[in-house]
Amino acid sequence: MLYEQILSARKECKKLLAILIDPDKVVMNGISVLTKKIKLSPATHIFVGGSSFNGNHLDEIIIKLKSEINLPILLFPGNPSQISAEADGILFLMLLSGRNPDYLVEHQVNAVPILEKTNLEIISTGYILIESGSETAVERISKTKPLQKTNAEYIAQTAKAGELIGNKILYLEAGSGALNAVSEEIIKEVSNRISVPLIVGGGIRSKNQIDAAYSAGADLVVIGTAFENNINFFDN
Ligand code: 1GP
Repeated sequence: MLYEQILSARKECKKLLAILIDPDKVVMNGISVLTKKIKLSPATHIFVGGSSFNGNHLDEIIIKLKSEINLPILLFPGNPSQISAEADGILFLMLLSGRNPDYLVEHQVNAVPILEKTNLEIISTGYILIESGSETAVERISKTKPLQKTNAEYIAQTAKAGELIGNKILYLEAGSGALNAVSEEIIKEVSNRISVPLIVGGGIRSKNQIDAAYSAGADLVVIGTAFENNINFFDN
């Protein structure tokens, strides 16, 4: 069970790292180059998803990834067309920072008939978008505003509400390619408030930032753009 593994890692103080692959940005014959690099990296998970991807070739991409690398593959979908039975699990997202019913319940309802035909492990995830300096794809596509980064108390309150609603994981998101990553102060405030695992992603571009997020309380850090832009990111 993927969720159980995340909980055990947490108990053992083992920090986790996911590499995010945006299916819109990979070409089939480039996957082997990526997987070679991922194998040499500290990655413990692969996330697959993107805000605008329409699901084309998703199965193929995941089958190829799985044939080359032995890490759990979790879907990180922007909408129900990004569900593939080939993955191991799915972060079943609720956009808690927004007030758009489509991303709070509508997409989830529409996803059910698709999910029922799969054996994916479904992990209820409270997804919280934090202001990061400029408009991000999540903000544009979900038509929601991020939470203000100056209001750490309200962000923590939102995360706690997610936990009380039943989210198994909380995800603090600055947005892909964000100018500023989620601050250590916010990560600390949230991790002190919740008792479920915490994912942090968006705009993290250095090993120091990864370590700082872990020290502040992140259990799993997500790296997308930094690895997309430089496949040698994890070298040394
Ligand atoms: C985006 O949190 C992820 O949803 C990763 O963001 O692409 O900025 O690493 P980056």
